[in-house]
Amino acid sequence: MSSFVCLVVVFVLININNTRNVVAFSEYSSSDDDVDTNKYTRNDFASDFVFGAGTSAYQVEGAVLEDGRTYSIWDTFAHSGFYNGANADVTCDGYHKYKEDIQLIADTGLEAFRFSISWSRLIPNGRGSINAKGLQYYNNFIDELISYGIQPHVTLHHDDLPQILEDEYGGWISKKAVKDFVAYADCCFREFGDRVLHWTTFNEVNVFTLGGYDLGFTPPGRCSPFGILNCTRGNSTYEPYLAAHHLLLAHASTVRLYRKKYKAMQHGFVGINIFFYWFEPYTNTKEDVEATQRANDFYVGWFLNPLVNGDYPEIVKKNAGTRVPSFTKLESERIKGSFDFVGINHYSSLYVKDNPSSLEMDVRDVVADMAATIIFDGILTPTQFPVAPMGLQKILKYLKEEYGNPPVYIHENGQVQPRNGTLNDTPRIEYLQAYIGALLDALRNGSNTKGYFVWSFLDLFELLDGYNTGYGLYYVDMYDKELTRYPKLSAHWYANFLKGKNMSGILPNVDAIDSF
Ligand code: IFM
Repeated sequence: MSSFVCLVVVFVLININNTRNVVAFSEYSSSDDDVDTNKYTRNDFASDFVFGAGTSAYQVEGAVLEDGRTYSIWDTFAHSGFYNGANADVTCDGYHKYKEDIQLIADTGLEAFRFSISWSRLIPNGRGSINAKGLQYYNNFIDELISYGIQPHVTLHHDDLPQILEDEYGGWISKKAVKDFVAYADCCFREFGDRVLHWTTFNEVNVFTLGGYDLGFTPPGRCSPFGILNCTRGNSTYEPYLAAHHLLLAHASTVRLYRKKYKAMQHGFVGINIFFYWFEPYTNTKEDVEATQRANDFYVGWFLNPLVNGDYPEIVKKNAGTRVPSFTKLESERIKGSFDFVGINHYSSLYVKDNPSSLEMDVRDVVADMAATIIFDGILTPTQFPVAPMGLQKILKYLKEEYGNPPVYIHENGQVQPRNGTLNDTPRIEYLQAYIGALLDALRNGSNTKGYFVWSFLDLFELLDGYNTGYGLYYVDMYDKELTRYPKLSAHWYANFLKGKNMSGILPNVDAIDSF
């Protein structure tokens, strides 16, 4: 499936060429207080602020049926034909090449590395016995990182529930998944928690829910037949709310377990990851401003409000009615405050327009309940995001003002490009330079952000379009049986930035960037 079609599906893409009252994101002007993106260096950030990059298990490991691993819902989704025949059976072969990759991670000077554990590699039956070879692999991986002084930041679920649990009881639409997830997390804390301090329960819990159970464009690919993808299984009216509820309960139970059983001994931190767009009202009318708040409440508040306040946003409960499960008093108390940090993934900003007519539909899904149209304006294919770093600053300000300034890790941020082998990725450098500068601004304005990870370390199997696009600092040559990794210009740029060099004014010139 092409990236373009995905965006149509997910965000009710409308290409609007008419004039409007708002400026394009890329035209946002900087205020006098803004960081001069030509001047900052790594040393402007606190020494305990961490910079890194990341990958995820299914997207990079390959070896999908090796050494006891079983299929996850993402394997099944890929093999269903969604990516026009592409899958991650081999992808970067990270399972066999982890030493080489960690050498590159160290050469790049990364201070931290974000990766995920494949549940079905560690516990192939979803529950019960541990796979010794899977355990050995993750122990080796973590030890190797630590031998270079690199902090491991581990995600437990990156869209890859074991397929066996999906088959047995329907995965996240069943409450049974909560118990199995907590047992899996317990195993990870017990086996790896002596070396891993930063744990994230779910990656992009909101995209997983919307994509997997409302619109069908991410694993497990469930949606009602009335959706654009015309899924064969699912129910977009009920299932997203049910899955979200169970994911939140699983998250809260996992944090509770960690705090009771491991915290005193291991001193680690457990958070959850949420995908953020910055949403801007399409016009300054009251209707569009309110629609923008609704979009935030449905995309982000759906998860963050329970975590911070113990319940779903009022507008979510009002528009979705009884389709939103209620928390018991005890559940609400346990969910409230059940995080040590919020992980955010952010790439771009979008406009929002009021859409009251969607509430009149006979059968509604989450998108209809939101009563807002998300406008993807300008670029029709996400082969390059506009550079609009103000969006990141505004998200961090929103978190500060609306949610009490929680500790934040920016888990993913980066520039997409066609995966065509070019190593001269100047647009990626321009993007990173601008967004890291915006982050410094946000920190100076009081944001509680603790770390920043570029997505992604390698060009890998992409969630939306397989191998068509890449975000990597390193290109992986899929046509070479060795799957050789090549540093792009951005890898050199990031390495030099991490060495404390001023990286301004050298964007277009490959020769001006020192190699490692
Ligand atoms: O590749 C994905 C990742 O798995 C989740 N966040 C967005 C990335 C880019 O699409």
